[in-house]
Amino acid sequence: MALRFEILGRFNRARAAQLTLPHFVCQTPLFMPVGTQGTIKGLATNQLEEIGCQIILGNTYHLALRPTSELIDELGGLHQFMNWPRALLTDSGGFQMVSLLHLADITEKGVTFQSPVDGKPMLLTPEESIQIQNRIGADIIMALDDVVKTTITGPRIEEAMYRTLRWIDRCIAAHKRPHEQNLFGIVQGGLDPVLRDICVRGLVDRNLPGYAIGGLAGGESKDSFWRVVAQCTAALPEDKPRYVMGVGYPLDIVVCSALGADMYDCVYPTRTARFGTALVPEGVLKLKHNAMADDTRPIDPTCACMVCRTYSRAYIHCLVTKDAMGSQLLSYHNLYYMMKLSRDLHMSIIEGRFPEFVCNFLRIMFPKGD
Ligand code: PRF
Ligand code: ZN
Repeated sequence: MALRFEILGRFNRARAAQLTLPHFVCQTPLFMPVGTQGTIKGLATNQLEEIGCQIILGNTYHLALRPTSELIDELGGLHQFMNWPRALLTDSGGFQMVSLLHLADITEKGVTFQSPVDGKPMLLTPEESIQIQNRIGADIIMALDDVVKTTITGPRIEEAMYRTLRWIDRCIAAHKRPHEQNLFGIVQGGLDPVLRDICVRGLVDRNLPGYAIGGLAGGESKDSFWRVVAQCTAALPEDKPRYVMGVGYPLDIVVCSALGADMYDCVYPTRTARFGTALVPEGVLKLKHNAMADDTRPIDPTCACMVCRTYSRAYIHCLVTKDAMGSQLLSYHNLYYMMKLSRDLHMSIIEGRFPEFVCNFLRIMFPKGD
């Protein structure tokens, strides 16, 4: 195992922990921004450090196509290639193919898809996904899983869960760097508590360094989503990190942290920035809105980030549809907001004031109580 997970404080099921990875000592709960091609769109790595990002996510699928995992390996691994000294996590690639390429097809061998480069059929097996992730060299690597949308029902959910369990053994056998990289298993099973339970137990039997809860944030109701997270966190080991994949919105992170989850990733803060939206304590602020044209206030007067200390809403409004700088400044602010939220969760749990923090967060976001 190449990590240490020390719980520093608890409040009911919520935990604040220190997660020591080969490249960085992280504080949880934590949010991981998503980079696809070895970059968080529009931000330089020194800015990501300045914002307080502790770990960022790369996608095996994108990196394997370009610049290729062989080249990254040759150039000293992804940390060196992108000049990022802190922690990295790579996702296994299957989910990206299924969600991006509707042409992907899953069989027992692996995920088959048409190459976006030349249209040729290609196959990503659990062994290959791990081999590619070993070359990329992230601190945390993810098992290849069989992901199905939570909104479908029937035997396909069960098939995907059992296949995910069969594939974890192929991933474990293929993993050549267990002392440098941590392989996390992914709990699948849709919205079915029986299937989720079988999957959690199967993965826990493999004694992995950490566990992810997958298959969520795909259009199911909040109620079903929180129910699955609550069930999985209750059944996963106390002394290992728990990662809810593809989540999310600030509210979801607060709720999942209360339910005992530790790690999150989502494209939302950076994607919504590119559409001109800022994350603020009250919810969102649309910088494209005409009312911003002569608003001299910062995006969020309570925010201490470089953007809020430097620029007005009016200036960002003016840039936002015209120049890449507009979405870069918004991405900077939005990631700062997510990092501050992570730190606030961590500190409020340690200082025994988590309920007050959550109440205050909800009061500002939902002032009318709805
Ligand atoms: N599996 C993997 N990556 C993911 C997910 C998953 O279930 C999700 C949740 N829908 C986001 N990213 N491998
Ligand atoms: Zn700001």
